[in-house]
Amino acid sequence: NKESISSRGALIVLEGLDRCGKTSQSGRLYKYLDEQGHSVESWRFPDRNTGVGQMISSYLANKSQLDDHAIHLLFSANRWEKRSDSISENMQSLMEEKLKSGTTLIVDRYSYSGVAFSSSKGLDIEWCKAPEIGLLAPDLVVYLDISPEKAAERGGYGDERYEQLEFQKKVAGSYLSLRDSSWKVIDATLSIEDVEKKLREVVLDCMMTCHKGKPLSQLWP
Ligand code: Z5A
Repeated sequence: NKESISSRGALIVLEGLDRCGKTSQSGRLYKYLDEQGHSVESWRFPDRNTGVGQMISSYLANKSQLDDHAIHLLFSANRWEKRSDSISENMQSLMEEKLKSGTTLIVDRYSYSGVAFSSSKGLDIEWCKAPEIGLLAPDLVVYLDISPEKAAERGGYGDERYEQLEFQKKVAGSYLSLRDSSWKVIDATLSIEDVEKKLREVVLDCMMTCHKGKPLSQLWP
């Protein structure tokens, strides 16, 4: 009905290389929107709390080995299990229901990470996109732009798989080929406060559009 469409929340996705500042900015944006009285939640993928998420976490920590295709599909499954499920008792905690009930979701990494990271290993990009078809399309993708070298200077990388400069260079190239004109690119080398300010502007603008009745859509447009 018109009322529920016009009051839906926005699906905001933050993307970028490791260390670009997604976690910091998600936290700040969440706090700001919450204080302004908006219904908002902060999410991240992978969601390591589910059974699938635990398999992903073990893989990222190098505690298990998986075929590149298999781990790609697990990342995708991890998004599907959070999309929507009419038979789930827990459906109010899922993405579509949240958005329809007016909650804005700030999501740290989404399908674009899935495609960028897996295609950087040599998997075919169209094959990588295929399992994401039908997931909810973000209303806004913000790319926090930083060079792999600059990102590596930020506190160094940890021990997780992918946290290596050469690989991050490939991922940066993959993101470039995925970006389209609808993405908002923010210079992630600015101060945390300046990035936060720019992020707020594009997010508030997008929330307004969703509030006015922009329908939910699906990947890939
Ligand atoms: N992956 C995948 O392969 N397929 C998929 O489908 C998905 C993910 C969803 C786990 O991600 C890995 O999974 C990831 C992609 C892959 N691998 N990599 N690389 P994760 O979410 O667990 O890890 P991450 O995304 O790489 O997050 P991170 O390391 O926590 O980085 P971040 O969130 O972008 O940055 P941050 O923690 O906010 O900031 C990093 C540091 O920089 C910190 O000390 C900050 O204080 C500092 N910082 C932040 N902003 C600034 C500015 N503006 N100036 C100066 N310093 C700053």
